[in-house]
Amino acid sequence: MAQTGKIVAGVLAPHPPHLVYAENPPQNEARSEGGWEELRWGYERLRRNLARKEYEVLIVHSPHWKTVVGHHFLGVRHFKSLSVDPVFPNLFRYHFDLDVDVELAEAVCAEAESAGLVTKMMRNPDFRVDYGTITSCHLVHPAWDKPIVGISSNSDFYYFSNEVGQAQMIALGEATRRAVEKSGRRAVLLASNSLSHRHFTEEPEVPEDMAHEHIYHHGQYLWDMRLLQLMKEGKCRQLVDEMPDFIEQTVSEAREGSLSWLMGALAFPDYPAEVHAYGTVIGTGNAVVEWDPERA
Ligand code: 2X7
Ligand code: FE2
Repeated sequence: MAQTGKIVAGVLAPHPPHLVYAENPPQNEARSEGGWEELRWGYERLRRNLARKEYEVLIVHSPHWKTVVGHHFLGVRHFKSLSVDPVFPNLFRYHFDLDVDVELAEAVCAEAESAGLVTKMMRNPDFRVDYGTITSCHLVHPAWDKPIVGISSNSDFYYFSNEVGQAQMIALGEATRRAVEKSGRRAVLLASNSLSHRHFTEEPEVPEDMAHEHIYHHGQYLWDMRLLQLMKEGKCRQLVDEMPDFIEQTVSEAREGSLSWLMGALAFPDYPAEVHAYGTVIGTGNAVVEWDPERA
């Protein structure tokens, strides 16, 4: 394969299903009166930037496809089914219909395996694709006219320590980059996790009643701002160094590895990221952030 492929953008693309619910797309059964505009408008700005780029595939690492042994990759050309959020079935009942770039998925899988990671191609045609993958892909590219590569969250190394778990994810990210370069594909990478992850404990009667939507602990807010500042300043090595403490102190969904995978894939950006939005969903911190290696 020719060495012409590249990552044209990396995105922190969080997946609260509330954001899809709020947009009322035809694929989702639930209807809403809106809500979470700041994050949704951030996704709109991101989509405008990406529309100016040429790319043929989205690669997404999702916290809600949890695998205990090894990093798994979607390995079937087409999936069509209903995805229901287990915690918010009232908000997210989404009829998905998506294509997979199986050739690229196999290439990333093989590259990760040759780096010593445990991997597996997922070949079950009846597999229900997780809502993290679907939500992030929908919000970034709702047309669904490009294939995806789906990567699971194999976070068992985080049981040993956040540092060891993160080292695995960085190695997976570096393998992803090598595979993209060898494949000739132009790819956009999506890290699907939220930041701080302290939830509220009671859902309001109207889920989109924004009077209830705010951060519930000031320390969580300060940590989220610190991470975003490091991203804006292009200090991603430092960000990765501080991530184990961030995960510990904010019960962060970054523990599922998506953001660390992205940092490895982008080779720890030393150029500024564009923070399109920050906002809470059920009290968790979420940011839409774009790294553009071409502009850098
Ligand atoms: O999965 C999620 C999440 N990460 C954050 C907020 C709300 C719901 O679901
Ligand atoms: Fe989540």
